[in-house]
Amino acid sequence: MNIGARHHSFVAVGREIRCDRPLVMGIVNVTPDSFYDGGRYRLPERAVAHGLELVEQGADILDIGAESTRPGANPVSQEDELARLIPVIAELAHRVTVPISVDTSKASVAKSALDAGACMVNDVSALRKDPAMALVVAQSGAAVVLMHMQGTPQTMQSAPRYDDVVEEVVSFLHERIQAADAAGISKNHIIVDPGIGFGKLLTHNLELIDRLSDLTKLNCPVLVGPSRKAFIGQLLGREVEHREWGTAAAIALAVDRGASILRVHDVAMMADVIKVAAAVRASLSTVDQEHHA
Ligand code: HH2
Repeated sequence: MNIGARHHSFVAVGREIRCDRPLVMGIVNVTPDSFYDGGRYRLPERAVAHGLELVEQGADILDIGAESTRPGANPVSQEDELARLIPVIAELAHRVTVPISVDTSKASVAKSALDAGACMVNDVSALRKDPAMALVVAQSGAAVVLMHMQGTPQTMQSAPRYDDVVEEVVSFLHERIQAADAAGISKNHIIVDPGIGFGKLLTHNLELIDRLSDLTKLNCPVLVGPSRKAFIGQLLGREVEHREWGTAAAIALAVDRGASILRVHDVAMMADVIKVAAAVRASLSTVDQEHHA
């Protein structure tokens, strides 16, 4: 049995977000070039409609991004990122009650997104890319996702190397939690993420999902984002449009290993997968408690 314990809440701008069941984070990419849905929600009204649809389908959090981080993606200017994101975040913040996360590594973009109604910052650079980011998060009281990445999106898939990928990811995240703490971000605002597909080979991604419970020892909620990624394509020989069943398997196992937040494109489908996997896991821990009583 996997013993990774789920962590029960985090704080985002004064709001306590409970994760006593695993939460579904629905992805809204306001981009022309994301690896799966690039171009589909590029127009603000389309992105807003998609966000509303994901909430109706059961999203507990919306993660809104305007810069693709796929391998080799071109960086987006601050002006373009703001122009894409802010109208969408402002409109969704009026129309939904679920927390809104902004997927960005730029402090100025995060600040404007928080002013427009977001309450979480999903920074795939874990506060390393922009030195002003930690202060923006600390001063706003936003929650922050610290994600592991080896290299940068431009270089990360060229030759990823680890001696023990899980150990290295855990110690990186531990160091980033300490850096956040030193910048005034308290631990109950932090979520950690192994960064599936960010500077990892197939075997690294599989091992990280299998040993995800090791990350729960950091005592922060664990977020994981395997949705439709290349490692599923490698295993199945399927293009990105046909990776939902493979995603479901990865999601179910991540829930079993203690994931608190699952970042997915296909909210309706994965909400069902998560519910069943979480129910099985909950029944196992009940049996375990009875056994040890
Ligand atoms: N994956 C992607 C983007 N942001 N953030 C976190 N915390 N964890 C992830 O695994 C993660 C992430 C890549 O997925 P997507 O947003 O669909 O693609 P793109 O970066 O091409 O827009």
